[in-house]
Amino acid sequence: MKISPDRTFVTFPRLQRDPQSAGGDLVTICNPYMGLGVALTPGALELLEFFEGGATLADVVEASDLDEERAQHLLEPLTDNYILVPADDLEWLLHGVCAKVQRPVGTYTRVTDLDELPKTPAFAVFGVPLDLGGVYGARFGPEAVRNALPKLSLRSQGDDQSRVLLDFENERCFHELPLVIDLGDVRYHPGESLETIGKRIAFVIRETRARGIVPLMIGGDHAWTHFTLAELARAGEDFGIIHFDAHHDMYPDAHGRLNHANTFLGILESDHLKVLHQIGLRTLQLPDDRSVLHGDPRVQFTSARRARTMSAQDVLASLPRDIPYYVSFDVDCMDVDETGSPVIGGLSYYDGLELFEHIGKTFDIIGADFMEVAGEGRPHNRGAELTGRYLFELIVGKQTSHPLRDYIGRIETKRPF
Ligand SMILES: [Mn+2]
Repeated sequence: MKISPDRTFVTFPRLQRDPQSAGGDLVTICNPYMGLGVALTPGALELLEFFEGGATLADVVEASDLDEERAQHLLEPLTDNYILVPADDLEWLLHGVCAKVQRPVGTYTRVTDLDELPKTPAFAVFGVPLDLGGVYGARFGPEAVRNALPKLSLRSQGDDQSRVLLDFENERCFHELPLVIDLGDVRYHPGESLETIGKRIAFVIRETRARGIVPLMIGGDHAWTHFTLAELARAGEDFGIIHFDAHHDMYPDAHGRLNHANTFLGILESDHLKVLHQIGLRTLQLPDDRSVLHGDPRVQFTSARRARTMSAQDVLASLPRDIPYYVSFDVDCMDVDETGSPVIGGLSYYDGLELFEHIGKTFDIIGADFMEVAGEGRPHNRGAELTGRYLFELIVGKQTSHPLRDYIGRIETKRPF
């Protein structure tokens, strides 16, 4: 990538020298946190020393006999491989972006290796196993939701496309599933700010969207959605949001701080947001002067009670179809206990199933999140299980399926007795 002459870069402080050197004068230097390495000449190694305290391309030109074009040529592989990093990005890059997880959904892939894949995946799952406290923390959500997914036979489908998936619920079968990868969980180092986490989330959204991959975030606290929405707005494309929640999540914070109750306030500042449709609202509350909920014509809602009496098509009928949509799912829209801020009532499993089936089939989706699943340690986590099912519905929404009876008809029953 072209380096602007006045941007300050710094040598990443945790580089490793590969003992299996590249041969000759070359030495391989790696950034183990980003999973990247590059073979360097002695001249380039000197540059790493030069940048230790921070410097610009212009500084290199001034201090050496290199012209700008030659310096640019030398620095590019260093910046492309995160050996030199922008000084103002060092804080969030220091611990890497994502960590590998024990039980990935599909093939685990580093976010910096997206171009190395033999085939571009359709979806990339990643977790943000962090919450901002509370009695029922959602930090175990990614693990619980991933654990709910094997029942849907999604795991390892990235490697093995030969199996047939039988869906008795919807009386269909899939001969093939879209390619799904798992980028692991966004890293967190104790003491880091929300913004630091947010920059890692934005990086994942940016890298996946740039390749046409649909990012699917599993939370974690609903606050993290603020950063995915901000990144989509920054990308400059108009979009809408379909938001499932018991709460409207536009409660202003007295101190202006981001939290799970004001996630959607930030995106209202963007002209790229065309519509925000909220499904499942059912709180009792006093009006708040500072609330923008009823002042913005782009915001509309269907209460949980009303949604339960309507078809999925009717709930979503008012949404314009000439824009893509981001889906944000807070599990507290459902009638489940495994969530951070439960509210009595809510959508049933089948209400949600029909909505997600309809959304997956008919809407152009640019990303989605599945947030606020709590209930750590419960032997049976309904919140995680239905969240996994809805995530699956988005993934297979546009996949060709076949009637289940066609498959069943071909099974030769062997009686064991
Ligand atoms: Mn929420």
